[in-house]
Amino acid sequence: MKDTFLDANFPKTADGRVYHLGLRMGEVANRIIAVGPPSRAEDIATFLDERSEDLFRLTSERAFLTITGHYKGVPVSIVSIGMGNPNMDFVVREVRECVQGDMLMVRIGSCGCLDESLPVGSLVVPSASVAVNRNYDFDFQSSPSNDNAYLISKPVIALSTSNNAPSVCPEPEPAVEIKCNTVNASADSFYSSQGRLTSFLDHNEDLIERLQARVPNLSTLEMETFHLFHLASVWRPRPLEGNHLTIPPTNLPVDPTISPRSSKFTALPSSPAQAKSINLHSESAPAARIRAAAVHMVFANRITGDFVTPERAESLQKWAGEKVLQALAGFAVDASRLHPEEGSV
Ligand code: R1P
Repeated sequence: MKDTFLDANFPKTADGRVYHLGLRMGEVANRIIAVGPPSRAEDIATFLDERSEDLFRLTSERAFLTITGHYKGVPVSIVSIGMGNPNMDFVVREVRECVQGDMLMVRIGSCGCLDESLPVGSLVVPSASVAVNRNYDFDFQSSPSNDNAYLISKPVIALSTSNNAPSVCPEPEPAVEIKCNTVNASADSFYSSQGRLTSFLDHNEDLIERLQARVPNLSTLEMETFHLFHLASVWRPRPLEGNHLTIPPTNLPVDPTISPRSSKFTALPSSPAQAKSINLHSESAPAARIRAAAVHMVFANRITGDFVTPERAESLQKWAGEKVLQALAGFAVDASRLHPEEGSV
């Protein structure tokens, strides 16, 4: 650890850098693509307006990579988050601390597919997700049955679908099979809670059948989407606290459509309608929110046993990345949805 952190509850440096991602206000955009590996982040960043060397890049001590630039003039960030719910937790909470107003996050992740009709190399856009967690209270050493070895949660929905936001589901194209409005299951292990058989006493031989029986329209298995959707559904703006409004000076791009009044964030309404929405901000304006969605790339089909080739995986993540950038840039962000403490602009 190189920096000095000031607050044990939400550690930040004196200039506002968060503990694990290393970012501060102004270095991450309100529109974010969250991916697993850094190579996927770099592949998608090739579509940004800037030359590669002109993009903002920060790799934190904990290996989170953030790339910030513009897509067709709209500020976006691509964050490589690694794997699993704990990493998604760091990213959503710490990015949230570094932006003001609405936050839009779309996960582009690989998955295992439970739909036999979808070949590897397809895309799936779930509208809901359940969590599948190992039940540590289960007797894994000697239970004669598999009942209750895994906990399956109730579903949480993608907030992009619930709030009349444009869908991230791309138009069908001959080259890529796409299925939307399915249900995802996010597991706490790549192996046991996704029904993979290894040398451990996991009691998961029938887990996939149990999941399919329990969750209608279940289509993909991966490890992060549920937690993203869940956190998006439970975030609320905090009341004014301490130095929350202190925004350090930065030369990085900020989104003029999301414009708190303080520091260098300046209201730059780009259309009369937008200007109106800014002027209309009032005590009763809806609070800022997080909208979340996910696009899953089928790298493995768990029913047929097929696994994607490296070439197909690379072309698919680029294709999906460009489509999601287009969707993100097209999401309208209501400039009136500011933190209550920011008041009117
Ligand atoms: C496991 O191999 C990883 O791949 C999937 C899982 O959710 C897990 O993170 O997603 P990513 O390709 O986005 O990492």
